Amino acid sequence: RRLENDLRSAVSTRSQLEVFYQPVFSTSGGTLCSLEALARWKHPTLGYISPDQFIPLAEEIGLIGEIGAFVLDDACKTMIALPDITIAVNSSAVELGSTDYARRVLTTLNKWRISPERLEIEMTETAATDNAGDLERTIAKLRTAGVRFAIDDFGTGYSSFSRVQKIEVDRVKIDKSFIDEMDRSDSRALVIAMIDMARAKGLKITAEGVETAEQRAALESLGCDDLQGFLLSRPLPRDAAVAFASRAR
Ligand code: G
Ligand code: G
Ligand code: MN
Ligand code: NA
Repeated sequence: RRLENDLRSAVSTRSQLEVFYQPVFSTSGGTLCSLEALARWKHPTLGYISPDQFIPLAEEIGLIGEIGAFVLDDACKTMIALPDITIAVNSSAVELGSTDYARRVLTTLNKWRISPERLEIEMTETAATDNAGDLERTIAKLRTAGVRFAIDDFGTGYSSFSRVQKIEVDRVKIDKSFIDEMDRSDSRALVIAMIDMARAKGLKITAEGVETAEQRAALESLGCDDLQGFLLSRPLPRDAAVAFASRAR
């Protein structure tokens, strides 16, 4: 397949890969507290290809490790440019399941002299429900070193609640689909239930995909810690994100 070969060359030359950063704001005081690193592939003829398309392909053909390493390296450079910002990277089950993942992450942080507390790793519920053994060891090793973990797209997996009881994480990110429908009372009730559960477990809560001022106000009053979405900012190229973050503080 052509896309497959194109991805191989994009990864080996690294010239077409980019990392965008989406600002995340705390509800208390509205300050910018972190950035989420999001991989982008700028294909020479097809333009930007979504990670939804190329991440699964990269997993399939064994390139996810290299892409993850590229994103983490870029995130470290951004943390150096913004000394008091936390950065979240997304990690797939394939990466988290690999036995040397924890060591590679810690080596990279050490290389850039970045404190592990400044890195958060987002995994989907599907990743969190996958193969228990290796994944739990990886998370334990990284959390012991200070790295934080978040469950991304929270609420969309079929076993969210039971899983969150077991897995050691620091944060949940409530999926955009629930935020979109918060004007409906049943969806709002679900959001409230997710917030209550996370609170009871002592977890931080981020709402994703906040697009309207009404959603922001509702989430603030429900006690969400952090907000992320187009209302606040789109994902930005690194230079723009650094400028934005410097202005926002
Ligand atoms: O940035 P965008 O909304 O297009 O991202 C689409 C999906 O791709 C999201 O689910 C996001 O978590 C995932 N994604 C973005 N960057 C990365 C990455 O570097 N690694 C992994 N594993 N997933 C990513
Ligand atoms: O699955 P994950 O949460 O990692 O996905 C993050 C993706 O969601 C980013 O690629 C980003 O482009 C997208 N995103 C972030 N905020 C919004 C929003 O307010 N609206 C929409 N439609 N997408 C968003
Ligand atoms: Mn994410
Ligand atoms: Na998400």
